[in-house]
Amino acid sequence: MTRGRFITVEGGEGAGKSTQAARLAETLERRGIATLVTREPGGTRRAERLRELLLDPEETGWEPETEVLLYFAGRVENVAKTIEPALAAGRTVICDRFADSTLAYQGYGSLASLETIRSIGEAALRGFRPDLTLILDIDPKMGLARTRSRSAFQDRYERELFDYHRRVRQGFLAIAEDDPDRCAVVDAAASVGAVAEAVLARVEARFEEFKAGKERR
Ligand code: Z5A
Repeated sequence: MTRGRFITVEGGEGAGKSTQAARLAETLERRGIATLVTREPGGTRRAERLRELLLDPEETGWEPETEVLLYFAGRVENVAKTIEPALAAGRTVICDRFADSTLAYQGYGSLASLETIRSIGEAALRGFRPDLTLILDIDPKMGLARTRSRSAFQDRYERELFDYHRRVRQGFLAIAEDDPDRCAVVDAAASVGAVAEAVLARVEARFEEFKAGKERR
């Protein structure tokens, strides 16, 4: 059985990650590629409980390292219980946010040490990494306007100031620049259909590379 591919979708609030993850999964399924969509924080029963805690607007004032550890705690559960078994069974897994979000939000946004986050990530994931990361790039003003028009509820991160969200955006772009083989930046300000086309083009290109034997892990 051929191992499945692991694709992560990253970006700021309202970039359209969930919309694009679902559209991509539908397209791949139509092509006969068994696909699983998961999300972070979350993806398993316990990790979903951690999600409730982490996004609770009343739970402010975390030590930055505590927050980082909680995200990775949920991630280790999601990888072990949901992602790895699906990949081993030959399914392509699409994860709505993954480790790059911790670097972008807790590192670039909340100013926790990038070095500490990277070393916690290495210890927790032991080299496990996405085959492809789609970074949906959007001006935070536009992204937050999208999420605010959807619902009046704001989680802990949506309540942060624009400066915070600008740093997060720059963080994602810096991550993409540091790892261009893995990451593809997609302009998320376009229509849902146009973003879906750009996403699919990136996925097809990556799948072609795999077919040609250019494994990178
Ligand atoms: N977080 C963290 O700090 N550290 C970590 O390690 C991780 C996460 C993993 C929850 O994530 C929070 O967790 C997140 C960072 C933190 N911050 N917040 N808030 P989340 O993924 O659940 O939350 P989110 O990013 O805010 O998700 P979202 O609001 O659902 O955004 P989205 O998934 O990118 O977008 P969407 O749901 O697909 O679309 C949002 C709306 O825009 C919706 O009404 C769509 O119909 C509309 N939309 C989507 N695409 C378009 C286009 N192209 N044009 C127009 N309208 C569109």
